Amino acid sequence: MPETEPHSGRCAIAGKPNVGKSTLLNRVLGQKLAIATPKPQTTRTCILGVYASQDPPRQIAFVDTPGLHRPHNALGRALVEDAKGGIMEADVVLLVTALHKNAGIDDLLGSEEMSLLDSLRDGGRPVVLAINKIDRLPSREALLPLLQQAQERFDFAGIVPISALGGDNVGGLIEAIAGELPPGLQFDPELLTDRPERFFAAELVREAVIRRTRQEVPYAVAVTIDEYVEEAKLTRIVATIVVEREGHKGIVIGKGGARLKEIGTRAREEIEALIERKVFLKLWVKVAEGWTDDPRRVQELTGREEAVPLGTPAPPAPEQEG
Ligand SMILES: Nc1nc2c(ncn2[C@@H]2O[C@H](COP(=O)(O)OP(=O)(O)OP(=O)(O)O)[C@@H](O)[C@H]2O)c(=O)[nH]1
Ligand SMILES: [Mg+2]
Repeated sequence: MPETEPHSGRCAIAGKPNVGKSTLLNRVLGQKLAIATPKPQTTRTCILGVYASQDPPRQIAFVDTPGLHRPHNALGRALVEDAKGGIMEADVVLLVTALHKNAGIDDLLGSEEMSLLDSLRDGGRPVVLAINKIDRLPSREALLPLLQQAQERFDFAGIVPISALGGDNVGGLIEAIAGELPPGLQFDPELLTDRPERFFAAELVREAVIRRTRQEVPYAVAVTIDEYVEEAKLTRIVATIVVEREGHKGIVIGKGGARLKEIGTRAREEIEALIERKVFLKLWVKVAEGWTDDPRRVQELTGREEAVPLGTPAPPAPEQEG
């Protein structure tokens, strides 16, 4: 018989950097909320996205978390701490791990994953394992022994092979998570996320920078919003790209300002798609020497203060006449 009783709860999407957690969040929501790039440590703070279905009635408050890794600076420590906070508050933990060709069980459940699992072993909270990027496998047969070995390492509530990028089996994953949620509906049906639009605008600028720069620049870039004004015909946004060194500033700006222009165009298009309004975007570039090693600046520059408590809808963007 199909399940018709309402269920809802929080599900933390946890795992190493670059395994596809943010891609999965976007896939589940059917819209791009979290930025996702080929570079690890893209996500810097927990981001809530509520999945809701009517039949059966369900609400799953997914919390995309920064990737778990061994940190080497204040920024890395803040990311891991933030991720752990998001995981601790969840009803269900979704551990995402990624496959590459010829992956063995130690690639799938390595030291980062096992240390998270060990911390969850006695807590009584269900853990679902998503094995992502199955589109990279030449044949699905190779998966069978891995599934069995994974279950021997931890008593998972479910193990679901998926492709977050292609969408394969994401429905099956939602079923596995929903089966572990407490009964009742608890969230405002209008709630999609815990962040205001301006947070996502800053993230989309950061994504554009990450995608157009290399080496250490993507890891040491932050974006602040200086102005966010909804005018009659467009939203006017002024943002600052913060880099860590003078040399990075030149890289972001590019020859004759060419790279900054490309970044601006791409970010503007992405923000327009998200907020469904025309956008005027002005970008500045500023150096904050060594900010990734300064805990106070890390707090300021990673958008942590922007979150509102779960249960309260995100406030609308400030309305000002311009
Ligand atoms: N082939 C393939 N690539 C994927 C899949 N899911 C995600 N990716 C790619 O993996 C890369 C990392 O994706 P993200 O979603 O940013 O990974 P993340 O786990 O959120 O990473 P952090 O935020 O750094 O922790 C991106 O280039 C994605 O396009 C998948 O199912 N198949
Ligand atoms: Mg991410």
